Amino acid sequence: TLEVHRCYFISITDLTNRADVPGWVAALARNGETEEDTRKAVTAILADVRRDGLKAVLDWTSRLDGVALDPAALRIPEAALQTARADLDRRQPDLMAALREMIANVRRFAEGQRGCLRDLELPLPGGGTVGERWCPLKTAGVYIPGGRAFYPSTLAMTVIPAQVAGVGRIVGVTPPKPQPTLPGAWGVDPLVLACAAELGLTELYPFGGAQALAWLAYGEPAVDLVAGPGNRFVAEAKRQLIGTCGIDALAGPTELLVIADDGADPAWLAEDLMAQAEHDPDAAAVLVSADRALLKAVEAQLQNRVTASPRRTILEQSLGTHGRLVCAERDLAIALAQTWAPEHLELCVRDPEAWLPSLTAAGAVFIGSASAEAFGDYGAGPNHVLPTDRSARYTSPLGVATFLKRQSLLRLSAADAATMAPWVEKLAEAEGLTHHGRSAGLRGHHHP
Ligand code: HSO
Ligand code: ZN
Repeated sequence: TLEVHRCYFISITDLTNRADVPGWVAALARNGETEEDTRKAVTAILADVRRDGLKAVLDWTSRLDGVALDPAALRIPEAALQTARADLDRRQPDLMAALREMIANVRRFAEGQRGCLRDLELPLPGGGTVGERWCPLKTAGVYIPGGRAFYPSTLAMTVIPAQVAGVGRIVGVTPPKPQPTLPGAWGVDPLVLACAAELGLTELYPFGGAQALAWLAYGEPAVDLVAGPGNRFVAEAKRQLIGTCGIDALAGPTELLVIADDGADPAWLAEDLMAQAEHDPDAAAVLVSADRALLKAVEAQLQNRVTASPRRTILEQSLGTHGRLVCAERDLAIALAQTWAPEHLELCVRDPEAWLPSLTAAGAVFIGSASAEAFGDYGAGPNHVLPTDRSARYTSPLGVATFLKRQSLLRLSAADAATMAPWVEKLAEAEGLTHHGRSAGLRGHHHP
């Protein structure tokens, strides 16, 4: 029968009623919820680091990561970064070239972003001005995940926008592996070290988790902002640090929504979903199409490709719990995308530009079948650190603006002060604030 390809970890379901959309979304996202045990564990770690500084960082690193760091040599020496780069250049020149390509693309994009951020200056009638200007943060911490996978690409995605923004000091942290693979490599992957050298990042520390973020905020770097993705402990630490410093966004497990029509290639779609699902057992990968035959073909592709994959276990877990093949018409596909606001949205349809105007909620949109998410992940240009867990409704991808802030500027002439004083005095009086009125009035009457 046609059912020979019936897949054991994912099946096709129908979405026919708009009223069902919120329920679908609720099953896919956590809406920023943190579980009680995570919250408590993080609160304890932050308190320890706040009180005991680096000593607590070392304790928690040995407890959680099983690595005994050397307190006398915590910062990875620049010489080690340079050595890693030279080794990579010698042993894997093609990989080095790929790294450079990614860095160049991401930098070009970040510079384009910087060029779009203009200072504002509005003239006042009396010759003064009001406006605002963009100012770089003085210090930023960047978090590079290191658990299930190590991501030199994420190092580039976080460090480059900070550099282009003009951040004065950038401090990188990344968790060590339990058994350092190379002597003297601090348990950090040599490719991450090489990438740091290539980026010109000089300050990199081999510890991660909530303890690393706590040290960045409370400890000697006393950063203005921490940025970068991480697991649920990292996300919760960022949430608890808001106010002590700024954060980029609260990143949860990664998400992809693909909208496809009958012109899409089932093998491409299957690999796109798997590329998402291979990140994490909690990663969400959803395909929506009005074409049931396409969904069946993708289901068959998944069955074959997952079984043959070296990442089979993780794929079965994530696709089995957060994978969906959804049969839905266009307006319901749009409703799903706009309600969920997924981190990534692929439009594998014949006329993607016609869909685009309705699809404003997603973090990043990949327009047309050639635009696989993997190109974005590895540096077509836009950042791969993106809002997840529905926060793309109200926040933006990591970028140069993450590391800048606006400052208001008021530059009044005596004539402007004279013009404004009467109505400012009126308002001050109405608010019962005597000295506001006088402060403005003195300037106003001062005018000849
Ligand atoms: N898809 C991930 C980023 C990544 N993929 C890094 C590969 N390496 C979250 O956007
Ligand atoms: Zn990815």
